[in-house]
Amino acid sequence: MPAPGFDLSGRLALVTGSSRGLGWGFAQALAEAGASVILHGRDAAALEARARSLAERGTPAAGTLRFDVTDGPAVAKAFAQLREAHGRLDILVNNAGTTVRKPVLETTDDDWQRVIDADLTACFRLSREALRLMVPQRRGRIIMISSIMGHLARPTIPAYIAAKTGLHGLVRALAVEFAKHGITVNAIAPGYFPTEANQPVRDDPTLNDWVVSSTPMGRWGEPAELGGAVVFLAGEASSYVTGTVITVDGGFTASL
Ligand code: GCO
Ligand code: CA
Repeated sequence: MPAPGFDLSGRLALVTGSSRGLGWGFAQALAEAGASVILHGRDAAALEARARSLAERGTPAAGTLRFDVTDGPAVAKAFAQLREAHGRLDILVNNAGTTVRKPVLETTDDDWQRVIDADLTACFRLSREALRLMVPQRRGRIIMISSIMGHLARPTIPAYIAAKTGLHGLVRALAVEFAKHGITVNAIAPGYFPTEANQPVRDDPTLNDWVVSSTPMGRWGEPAELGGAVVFLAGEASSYVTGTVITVDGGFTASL
């Protein structure tokens, strides 16, 4: 039984990019706290497998949605479907994202745009759709999955850094405009976690050593170590928290 304030029973959540990686971890944490979770991704087989896994644990998914977050009409259609099926949404976790790792001088306009579209513009678009459902409810939680690269930088990920830094601005912009509607908007900034997207970082000995030696805890994070932050931001426990970023990074940003 989750502690009061952390009990999400009766709440409906949508987690983008939840068929794998950190998104799957967020979906499991919310489901364990009692939320009904709509899984989202682009791979039908992966979504089905995740939905089965939630059902086997006694926390069945509220549904699955397949769409490309960078495709405006597809997002509008998916939200129309969601409205039709559920008529509401309590929690949106904007987790889906991408990256391109190239030096600045090799980064094309296309590379830049692809990352900005997925990591920043899509978060605005999905939040706007969610807010249309949340405002009449007079309640809602929007949680952006940012990165410590929204606070810091390392070479070769310029668009990612710009998008995540922009996302922190978007959190503040939405927080101040929707506070009066009972809606909070916050971000979680993870440090280094061993996802598929981060496999190239793990496989590069120099980069992997840099991650471990830059993290005071001396190790990569475990995806489950992000669960507490998402449940906190999704629940009543965080009722007076809006427009801010919770960093979960083993001390990375605190360290020189
Ligand atoms: C990289 C990584 C990072 C991490 C993470 C760190 O290339 O350095 O992809 O961007 O994914 O977001 O916070
Ligand atoms: Ca439930």
